[in-house]
Amino acid sequence: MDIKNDRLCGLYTTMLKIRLFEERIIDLYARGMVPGLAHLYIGEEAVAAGVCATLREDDYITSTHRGHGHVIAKGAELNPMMAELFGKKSGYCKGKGGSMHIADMAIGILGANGIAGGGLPIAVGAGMSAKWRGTDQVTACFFGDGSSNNGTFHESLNLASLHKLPVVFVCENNGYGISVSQEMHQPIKDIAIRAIGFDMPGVVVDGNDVIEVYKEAEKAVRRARAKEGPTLIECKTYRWRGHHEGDPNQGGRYRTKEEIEAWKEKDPIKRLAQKLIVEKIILKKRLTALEQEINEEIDRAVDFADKSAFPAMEALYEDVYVQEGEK
Ligand SMILES: Cc1ncc(C[n+]2csc(CCOP(=O)(O)OP(=O)(O)O)c2C)c(N)n1
Repeated sequence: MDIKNDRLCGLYTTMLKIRLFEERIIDLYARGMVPGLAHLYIGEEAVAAGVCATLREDDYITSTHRGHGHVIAKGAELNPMMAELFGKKSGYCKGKGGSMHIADMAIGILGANGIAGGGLPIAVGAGMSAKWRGTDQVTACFFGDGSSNNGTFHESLNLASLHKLPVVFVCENNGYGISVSQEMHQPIKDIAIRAIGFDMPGVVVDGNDVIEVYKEAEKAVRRARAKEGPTLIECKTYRWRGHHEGDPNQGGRYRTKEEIEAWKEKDPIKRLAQKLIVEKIILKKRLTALEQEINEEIDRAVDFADKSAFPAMEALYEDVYVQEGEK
């Protein structure tokens, strides 16, 4: 499958937007502007960008505690995202959800999720709903290697396969669950082999190669839309930062400097930039301009968030329960 040049540029733009947004969060977090936790996705951008580029606006995603990349790739707006991270009333969850709970039902973002493995059954529910409503909507479900040990993983893959639900399970294997390496929490190397037990296709891809991710996701989405059932895609990748921004030495206590540096050499964004330039798909000048445009969009989002008000104390118990008839 040949990918059109426009698509390649789109993948690049999405990855860069995720990277620059999160690089800004590093600074804002250090300055105390972002309350709560921030689990950054830097290094893993190719997974969200590659998968979400194969989805339509009315398709769904479920996300994780490391969700900024997924929601940006699905089309979340930076202003309410940033405001949510700042805990402000103008945020996606009126400032009460923070970094881990960004949702936008209008564009199929069913919520980032602080519960490890919590998005898996939600994705199955969305798949079941699409089937019952007779639509051809697909749900992409992101989760980590650590979460693939949760009961929710096994139950969800079982049910999705049994009912041939239109779900694409995307395992982001970044090698660690907090500080526990994959070798210490799983007896297997490739999580994709677990697909065999659920009678669905399971594939391993280089999660730092956005083109490879896109191609495999495209196949899985086509299968799901054709009502042929779910697929498990395991993307081998790495997070450059610590588990969250408070992780000492960026996770340097349980990872070697050499390991981190070796993965930085495989930067998904630099890899695609090189291809775009070498194959004369885009001029270097344009890439620099793009970076500036995105940074300006982020500046506007920071300004919006900074100038927004915090929710009032009286609003503390609002939106805890949905009222009857409320959408
Ligand atoms: C049900 C549940 N158990 C434990 C936790 C604490 N916790 C937060 S993140 C995390 C590790 C998740 O690892 P993984 O799924 O590989 O995602 P990654 O952080 O590597 O992206 C754990 C155990 C949680 N949030 N939810």
